[in-house]
Amino acid sequence: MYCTQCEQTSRGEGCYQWGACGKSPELDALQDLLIHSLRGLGQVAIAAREYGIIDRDADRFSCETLFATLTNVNFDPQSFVNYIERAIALRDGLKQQLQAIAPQATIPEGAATFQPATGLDELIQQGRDLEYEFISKAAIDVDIFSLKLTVLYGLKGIAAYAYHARELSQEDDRVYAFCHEALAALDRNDLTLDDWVNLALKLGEINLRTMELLDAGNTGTYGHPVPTAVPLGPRVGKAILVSGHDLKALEHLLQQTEATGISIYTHGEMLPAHGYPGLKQKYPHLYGHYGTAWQNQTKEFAAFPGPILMTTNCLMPPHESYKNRVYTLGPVGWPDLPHIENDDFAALIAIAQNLPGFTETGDSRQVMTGFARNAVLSVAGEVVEAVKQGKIRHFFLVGGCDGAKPTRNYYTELVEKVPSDCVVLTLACGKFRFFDKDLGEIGGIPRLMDVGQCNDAYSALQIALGLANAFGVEVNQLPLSMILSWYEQKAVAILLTLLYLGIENIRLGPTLPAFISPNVFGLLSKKYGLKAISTPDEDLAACLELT
Ligand code: FSO
Ligand code: SF4
Repeated sequence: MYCTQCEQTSRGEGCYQWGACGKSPELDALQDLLIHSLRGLGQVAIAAREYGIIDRDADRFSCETLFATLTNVNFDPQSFVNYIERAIALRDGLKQQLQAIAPQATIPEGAATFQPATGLDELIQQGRDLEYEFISKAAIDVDIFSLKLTVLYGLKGIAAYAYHARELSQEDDRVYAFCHEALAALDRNDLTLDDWVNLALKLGEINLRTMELLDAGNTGTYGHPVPTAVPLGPRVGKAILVSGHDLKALEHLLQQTEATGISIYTHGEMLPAHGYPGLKQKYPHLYGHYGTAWQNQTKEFAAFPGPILMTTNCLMPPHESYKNRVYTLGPVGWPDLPHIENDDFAALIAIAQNLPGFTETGDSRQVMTGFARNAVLSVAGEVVEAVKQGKIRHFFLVGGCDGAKPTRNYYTELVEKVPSDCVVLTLACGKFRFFDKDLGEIGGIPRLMDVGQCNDAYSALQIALGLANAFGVEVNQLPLSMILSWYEQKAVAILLTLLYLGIENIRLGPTLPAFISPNVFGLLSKKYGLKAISTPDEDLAACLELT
């Protein structure tokens, strides 16, 4: 196998024997075979679009199944066998439609004509052969290979956002057309290094549009988040835990548990759900938050006295101690775990009713969430005034993913050391390293503000752009430093968006992506000042020197 797509990749180089995430070589081969099938579907979709044929099922399917290949989403080989079959059926259906109206249309060779084998072992072998062929091109030009992987991984991030946006009725054909184009480009050998750099930046642009759609879906459906206190301790009674990022799934569960006496708790990236009026205020049994970031789930799920719904990444291989009460949904999968179909949570709710739930209350602390763009920009005037009066010296956006590596303590230490006249904005699951710290306020403005999930990166960007506007300067001239932590492929898409917007001097950690070659990294550092994190002291000093 060969996989370098996430930050925990083996020895920082690549997973070759077995995935550090728990992905087997067989599953990896099936995922690669699916991507090959999607490339073929993309090629045919592009040809069909030239004749005005757009197949929305194929568009949505490509995004949903690319999302399934993102780190810690789907570990179920059968899901991928089904996806491959469906990809070929959609591709051939599109071919037929195209040939019916334009028999002269040219359909490329390669992935567009690929025929999957019958039988699991044969499919796995096909996936392995294709993977070998794909990797062997790395030797030809390591930098182009690096950019191809950057585009493939960034595309997975876009696919995840497009999937969520679509659930909330937000779609843009431009996003789907780009996904097909980028998939098809992965099959090409005639593009130059500059072409690939441009494609990666175009990906950043399309990701911005996709995140905008998701933001419109979230705020249009559930209202703009408002600063909200969330209990960290449980209340006595039956309980269900919801993890992942899918607000729509959470809403369905809230509807089906109304008046049952069951309390719903958020886990990991679901914490910001409490900030939405259309969730928290509408469904008071959305009670509190339980646990921290994804990598602590085995311990936290084992101790939770109720069933658990895993709506998206990051799913870890489940332990026997809680395996019988975890449910997956949408693109998420694990071979032995039950999968929710048609948003019917009856079986999961029955488990909650049969379990004791919490028998005593614990932690009495609360945390704040809901500092999304509307909430923060509504006090932009006060913020600008506080900066002008010297009360606020600098802003730090400390955002991104969490993970198990001890080097991620950098982010905790950094936030602890941020001087008292500075404000920290945060988002995504990396915040669990410091989300419960009381950093106090500066003239009524909280020093620690949770913008939301990684899916809310658009909101964080709008805050930066809104502040730049209020100060009358460019974003790069703001007293703002972005110190990001990455783990999986949504972070790749976000980074490309930031580069597309020309944001400079981003610090990235805890390690640099294995798939970025030294030359490509050199190019990005030269053009955008992108750099690896150093030590909290050094980085803080460097950021504050600029103010
Ligand atoms: Fe975290 Fe996982 Fe949100 Fe990621 S739960 S790591 S960027 O997949 O999705 O921040
Ligand atoms: Fe390794 Fe990450 Fe790929 Fe899993 S997703 S196989 S941990 S690089």
